[in-house]
Amino acid sequence: MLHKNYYIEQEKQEKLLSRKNVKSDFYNGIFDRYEYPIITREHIPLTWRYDLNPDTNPYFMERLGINAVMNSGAIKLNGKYYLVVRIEGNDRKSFFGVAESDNGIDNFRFWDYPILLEDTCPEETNVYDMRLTHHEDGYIYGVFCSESKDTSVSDLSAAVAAAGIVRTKDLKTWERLLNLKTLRSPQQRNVALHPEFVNGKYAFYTRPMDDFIDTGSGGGIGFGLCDDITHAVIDEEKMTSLRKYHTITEAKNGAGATPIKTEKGWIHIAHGVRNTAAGLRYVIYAFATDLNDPSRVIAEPSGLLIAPRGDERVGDVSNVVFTNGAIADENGDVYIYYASSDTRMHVAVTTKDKLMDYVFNTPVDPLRSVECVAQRCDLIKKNLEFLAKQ
Ligand code: BGC
Ligand code: BMA
Repeated sequence: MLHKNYYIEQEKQEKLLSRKNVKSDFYNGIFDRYEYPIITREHIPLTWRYDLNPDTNPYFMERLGINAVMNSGAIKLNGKYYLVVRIEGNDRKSFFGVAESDNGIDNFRFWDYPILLEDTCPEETNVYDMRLTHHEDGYIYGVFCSESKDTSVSDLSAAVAAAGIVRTKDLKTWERLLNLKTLRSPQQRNVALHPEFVNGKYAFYTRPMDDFIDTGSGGGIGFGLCDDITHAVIDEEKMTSLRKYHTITEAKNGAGATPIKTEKGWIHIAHGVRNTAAGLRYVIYAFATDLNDPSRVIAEPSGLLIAPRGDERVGDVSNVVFTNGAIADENGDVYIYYASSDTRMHVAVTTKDKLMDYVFNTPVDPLRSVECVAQRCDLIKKNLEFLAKQ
């Protein structure tokens, strides 16, 4: 016999899981937002949280609660939309679980079990933010942050971030490879694998940093090549999209989703961070790199693409939107999966054509107020002249 509250919770959850998502009235012509988050902690199966046996759980209590779901890798396989979700337990440890949907915007359901990674790094404490890349070598790679305690200093919070690498063909069996080594950067977070070979080598977007939080001398999003993905070592990291003073990337930036190939270039959907009196503010921005040299930035529209708005602004780490997954569909639609405030997952829907128009035709940031006003006055003048002729 199951506890009566099981039936109540089960019914509540079924309602949530089968709810249809609807476009919100947010408009900017670039992407659509949806009314409901696509995955929340309430989407996590009851079997992951409760002991269903009333003999051992007479109060039907959550035994292993889930605190949040966020930063998810994304991929389309055999006609279905999959997210490898970062799930954070009440114990603060993160892990990964596969959620599946038929249309990419609602009815995401988790598979029976989360992903149990091979335990190959005894010092690893936490794992998070997996980027999925369907590589031309035939594998699907997952590159994620592997965090360990920094035992070289006495600070209890000191940590070391590295890029962990796994690969799979079906999202079910995962082979863990050695962590990426970057010879010139002591730590790495926000690493993503490029989907194609570049000069016959595996190409990674990196994010060099001096320590766990500070990027320090790291100038932005890096790019490096390696010969052997099973012993991935990168020597030189070239800079792609740079951090700049008084922009949305001033404090840090990092790769987001695996870049999307278009006829005009690779489109990158990344994150930028600035510091404020209320803490770090994370927004999503976009840029394009050259088709033949994906490290060379060829377009960088001014400012942010997605900022935390409304309810998105509040959560465990407020004032944050973060992306590490997008799906470019065969019909040209693009689903950008983003988390708000390290708490829940959303989708922003656009198309490849709109993204190209946005990236290549949005003016660049002139970097100074006076020039930004001049840029805006120029737009207004053209508009007023155009309106007068209508
Ligand atoms: C957290 C991440 C965060 C990172 C840097 C980690 O311990 O799990 O969510 O991005 O620290 O603040
Ligand atoms: C980071 C990321 C994310 C997180 C963000 C805000 O450094 O790697 O895991 O969403 O901080 O807390």
